[in-house]
Amino acid sequence: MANPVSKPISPQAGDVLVVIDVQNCFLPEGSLAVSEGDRIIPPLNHAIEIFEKRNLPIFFSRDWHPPDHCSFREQGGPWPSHGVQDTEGARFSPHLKVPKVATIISKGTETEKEEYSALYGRDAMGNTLYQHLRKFGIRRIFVGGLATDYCVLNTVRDVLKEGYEVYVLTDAIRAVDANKGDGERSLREMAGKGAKTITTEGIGQ
Ligand code: VGL
Ligand code: ZN
Repeated sequence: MANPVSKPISPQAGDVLVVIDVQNCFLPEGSLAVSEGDRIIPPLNHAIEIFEKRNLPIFFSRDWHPPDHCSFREQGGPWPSHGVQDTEGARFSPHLKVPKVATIISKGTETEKEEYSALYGRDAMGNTLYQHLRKFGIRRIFVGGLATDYCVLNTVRDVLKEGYEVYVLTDAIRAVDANKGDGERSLREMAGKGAKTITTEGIGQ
């Protein structure tokens, strides 16, 4: 794999964990199920515990679409309906550990706009993830979730563009793979742009 980090990394001040879209709709039996999507939950919970124990910020993004979002097939978009605001499919997996202090970032909330990246998604107060990162003086972003080839990829592109150091948690991501190899290509693109790759076993020491 491209850009693997060989030594363990210990999260510290200036680090943040961003968990992308671990919602029922993207998990097995969901309306836009990502193959093996549920396999990322134990490693993600491990990473979440580490960041929580160290009082480091954690953000959970979610697709939070209106019922007539432009990305849905009924509206001429590419996807089956998913991530509809206030539905069961849009809830985080019941197995995912979401600490009370974590901040939830909603994205894709506008009917006419697709929004794969979580960076300019907003919390309940209207603050964007980017504003939070600035406020906390974040330098390094650890990222996992769904899906590698859409929301993870686009979030990583955006944060790299903004100059952050990025660690992609390779055991805590899975791809839609609408075209064979999309996940692998996405990982190569992220690494090519400077993202580092590490497994959740490689953090926390
Ligand atoms: C996503 C497809 C459509 C994702 C969201 O979370 O990666 N993929 N909407
Ligand atoms: Zn979506």
